[in-house]
Amino acid sequence: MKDQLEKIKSEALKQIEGSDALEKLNDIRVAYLGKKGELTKVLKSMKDVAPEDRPKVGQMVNEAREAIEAKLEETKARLARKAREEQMKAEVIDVTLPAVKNHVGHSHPNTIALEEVERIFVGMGYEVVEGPEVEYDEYNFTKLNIPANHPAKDEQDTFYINKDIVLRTQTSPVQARIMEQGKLPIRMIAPGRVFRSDEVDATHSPSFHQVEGLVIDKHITFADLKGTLAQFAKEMFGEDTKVKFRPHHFPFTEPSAEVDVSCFKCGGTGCRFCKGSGWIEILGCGMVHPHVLEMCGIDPEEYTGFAFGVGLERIALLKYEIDDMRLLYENDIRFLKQF
Ligand code: 2NM
Repeated sequence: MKDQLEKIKSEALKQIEGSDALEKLNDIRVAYLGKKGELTKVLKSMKDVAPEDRPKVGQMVNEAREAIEAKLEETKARLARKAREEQMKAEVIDVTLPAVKNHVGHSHPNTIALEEVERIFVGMGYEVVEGPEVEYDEYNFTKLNIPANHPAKDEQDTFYINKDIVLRTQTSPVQARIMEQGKLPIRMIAPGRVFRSDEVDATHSPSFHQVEGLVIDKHITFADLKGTLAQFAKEMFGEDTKVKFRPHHFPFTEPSAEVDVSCFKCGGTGCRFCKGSGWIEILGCGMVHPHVLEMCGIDPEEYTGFAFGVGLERIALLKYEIDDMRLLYENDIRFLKQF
């Protein structure tokens, strides 16, 4: 019995010693100490041992069990330590390597220009209002004094969704909607995307952005319009910028004008930038047509107003001296990060 126990013990210890994985240790534990394990078998055969020898044999079995358990624990700790060391080695981080560059995005020139325009007009007490890009013909044309057979409807080559619905060709329908709500006075700008069926070239795109302004109150005159746009030009292009109003025609305003600013490159003497003229055209404007006010539910005998429209891309191209509009739509980060 004693020899048998010694044999079991030394065999178990040898197996534990030689095992190289934590899972194997558990198999060994089961094989020796489990319900059907070697040592358990010996305990079960105690009934064959003479009663006076039983305490002695029992003690020997316990000693063998304790030795095996101690060895299992020790080996388990050693293998766990080894596994951890290997993991640490595999996951080693070289802190001297250069860091991975964090690519931070960049505002688009259109966005920079829009935020500048918004800052200027919000500073003069205007509200910024947005509206739908898909509009009723009614709001895009009719309420703006562009009836069914008006040539402007062809001029502004429109994308039609169906006979009543268009992709807006201007942001003025947003203003028609605000006028209709009847809350007066109005001081607003409507920035946003507009659509015209144009071929792509250096100065045209079928989708571009506009900011249109509208002021309606009692006693608003053309002098208010001039003062407002003169102030806008100074803040946008520099304190010395002058404005020039040239008579023009828009169906929704009467009188109407186009506005030039003195060239902010040469100061008005003439250069390549302003094509020698000293002036650069930037926007269209006028006094809101009484018929537009009427169609939007405002009494033209009581209220007057002015409106203007500026192309955002045009401002961005001028201000940042970009010579091709297509660059604004390619989203090449090498281009964008210059501004
Ligand atoms: C322009 C030029 C002139 C304009 C007119 C209106 C409205 F809604 F009041 F009728 N909004 N914007 C307007 C006037 C737009 O863009 C070149």
